[in-house]
Amino acid sequence: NSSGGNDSRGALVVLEGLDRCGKTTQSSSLHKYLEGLGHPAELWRFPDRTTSVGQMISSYLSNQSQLDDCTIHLLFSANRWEKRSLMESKLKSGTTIIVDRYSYSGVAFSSAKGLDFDWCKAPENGLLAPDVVLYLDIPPEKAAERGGYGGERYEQLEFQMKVRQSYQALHDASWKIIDACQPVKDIEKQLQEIVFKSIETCRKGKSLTC
Ligand code: DGP
Ligand code: NA
Ligand code: NA
Repeated sequence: NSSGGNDSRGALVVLEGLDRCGKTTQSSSLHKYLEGLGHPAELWRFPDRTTSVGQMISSYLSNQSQLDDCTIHLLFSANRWEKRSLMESKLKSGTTIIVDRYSYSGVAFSSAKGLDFDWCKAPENGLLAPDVVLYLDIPPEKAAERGGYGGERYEQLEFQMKVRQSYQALHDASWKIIDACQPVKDIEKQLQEIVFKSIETCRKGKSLTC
């Protein structure tokens, strides 16, 4: 039964990486893959620009508004918190959620600006812990070559180099580091295998943690 029994939950799968690493493309092909298997799955992304907090973030990213670094940091975090209970209920009902960016982006991008690492982490405490983090690793120079950046606030080579260093200080046992310079199809296959296993582990009773 692919929809999962009464107690089997979905997996929380997070994709992380620098801007232009291919995360968004890979998130959506992963979603299609799970749908093809008949496994209930949703594709989410943070920031979620559809909420009112998300609109403030979007306006900041497109340089239409200015906010100090601490304030925007907390808004990004609040944007994850406002989706927490929905996330929990979906996972518990058996739906796997693929998330394009999560708390790691929060810490990596803000600490790259010079904010204290532990201060950046604090508001993320209590959000649901991912079952697996797929980090699409790309040298910032390579990312910058890919069709150019979109012009948002953080899409600059120097800054992305700092973000990559912050990411390197963040990885833990839930991370799988994938070489994002491989052909798209090869990356797809690797992600599918990892996620398939993660879903199995959750289905067998791995508990949801914070
Ligand atoms: P995206 O929609 O994935 O292109 O993300 C928008 C930009 O915002 C991208 O440069 C990454 C950055 N970002 C995502 N989440 C956070 C966060 O929680 N905090 C900060 N400071 N930046 C973030
Ligand atoms: Na972006
Ligand atoms: Na994001």
